[in-house]
Amino acid sequence: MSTRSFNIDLSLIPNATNVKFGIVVSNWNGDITNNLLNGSLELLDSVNVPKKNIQVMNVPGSFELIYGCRKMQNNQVDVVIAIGSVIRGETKHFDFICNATSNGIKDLNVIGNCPVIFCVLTDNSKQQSIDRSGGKYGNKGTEAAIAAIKMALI
Ligand code: DLZ
Repeated sequence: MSTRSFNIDLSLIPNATNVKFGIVVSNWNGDITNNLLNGSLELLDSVNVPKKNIQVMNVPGSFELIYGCRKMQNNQVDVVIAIGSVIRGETKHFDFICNATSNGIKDLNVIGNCPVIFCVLTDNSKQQSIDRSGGKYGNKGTEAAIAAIKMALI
């Protein structure tokens, strides 16, 4: 799903043409995470970040984002975006994955070489995920790309 119709003033976004981005994408709920990835890529393209400055890595699930982002932090990038989608099921699995992933990514921000942006949707239903990945509440991937630019330039 395209998110190209940003309701964002692109002129307010700092110049990021020299920033190196790493994006780590979880394959679980891949329709959602693919839309989030597209939201990030479209925003970066709209502010003229060259494709050669963007590395994308896939991991099986959100739990694996921690390891993937750790590897990506050591891949000569200035900032990493972690993209995932966790949707509540009938068991406690949701809580374990959300807690581990958010804590793991927090730890990478404390000890790692560069910031990691948390673009992991943690929703109660698939509809909530759709609404936030290019639906009625926008695309959190787009917002994550803007946050990544700001953090890379700190
Ligand atoms: C196992 C699992 C389940 C039940 N749900 C999700 C989910 O909603 N979103 C997600 O990103 N990953 C899920 N996973 C997979 C775990 O993140 C992880 O890949 C496996 O537990 C293997 O370590």
